[in-house]
Amino acid sequence: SARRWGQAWIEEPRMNGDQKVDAYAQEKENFIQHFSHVLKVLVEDDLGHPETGDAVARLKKVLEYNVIGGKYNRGMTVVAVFQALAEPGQQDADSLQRALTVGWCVELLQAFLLILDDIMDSSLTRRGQPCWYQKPGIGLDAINDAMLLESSIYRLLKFYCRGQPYYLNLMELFLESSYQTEIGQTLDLITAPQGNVDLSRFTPKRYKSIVKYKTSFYSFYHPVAAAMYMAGIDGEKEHADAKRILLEMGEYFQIQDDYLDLFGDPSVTGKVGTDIQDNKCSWLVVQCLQRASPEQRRVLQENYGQKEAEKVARVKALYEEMELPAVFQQYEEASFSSLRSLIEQYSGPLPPSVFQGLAHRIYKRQK
Ligand code: GPP
Ligand code: MG
Ligand code: MG
Ligand code: MG
Repeated sequence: SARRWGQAWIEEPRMNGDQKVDAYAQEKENFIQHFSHVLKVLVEDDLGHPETGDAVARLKKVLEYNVIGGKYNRGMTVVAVFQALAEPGQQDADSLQRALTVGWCVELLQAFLLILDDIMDSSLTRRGQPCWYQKPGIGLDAINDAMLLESSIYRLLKFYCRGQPYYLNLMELFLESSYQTEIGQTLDLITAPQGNVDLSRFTPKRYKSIVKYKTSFYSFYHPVAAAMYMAGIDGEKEHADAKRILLEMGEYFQIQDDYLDLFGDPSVTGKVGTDIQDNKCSWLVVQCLQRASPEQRRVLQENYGQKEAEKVARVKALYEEMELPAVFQQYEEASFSSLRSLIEQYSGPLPPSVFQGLAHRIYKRQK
């Protein structure tokens, strides 16, 4: 039978090298192609109100700068999982357009969150270019730009999906994921107060809570859940089981993010790390504290959470001396195999390849 669009995304690990690259690149190309439709709907739908034209032109710039240039993992997950789950009769051209659009809605959610996260984290770069708020003439007006992206999600959902049986489920999912992420960001921020280093706050338990809410819901459960709703899978048990796997995957993903914040290559990750300066409850600081001697703890106490480059370098040297990069590599392998058994246990009516494909996509990632 003909290859289904989205298949390479999920089946990639089983394919040989050349097939892998081609099929995957093709699917990404299709996904990116659809962005022009999204732009058109968001920008041209307002032509009936010429007095807002200047504002809509600004929105177009915000979309082009902030929504393009990432990995599109979250958005493409929606499409690939929809293709894997929907019956052949549900895979007509219009349904595919809707899956692509909902994928872009997830990318809009991500762009909206990142603009604001970069302000809160005082970051300088994102996706290999200056953070939006760092651009001359933008500054804190970026807050309103982020809000425009958030509202655009619901305008798109309405335009493409109103009238679909899953419309309310999708809207509630986007609203709930936003709330969970904001709760997670709250935990992240209050655990990292500026100029107040209290190492006793950085516990594994606190770490898990921050990550579950700030990252795992919106990055992993959300795209898969959206595809499940679109394919007509709305049972509580099915969603709870998928969530069980996907929240675990999200924790693994954020641990990688924390590792890459310090040990990644900025020319590959596209961002320069700020976790040490920002006094963040990062996986690295939690691991460090679990192993530190009283003297090593003192070094951390004196150097963490401050902007001076020498102090940041001292913390990095401490982590290296304690061999945290090796601890991370061991964690990465152990966590991948525990994910595998979780998938076997909880994939339920969904093909395990859906989850395995996602796990393979992030295993040993460099960005
Ligand atoms: C990742 O944290 C979490 C988010 C991007 C969610 C932000 C939530 C808001 C409500 C704004 P991070 O700061 O480690 O991400 P990065 O390393 O990409 O800056
Ligand atoms: Mg950040
Ligand atoms: Mg942050
Ligand atoms: Mg980070």
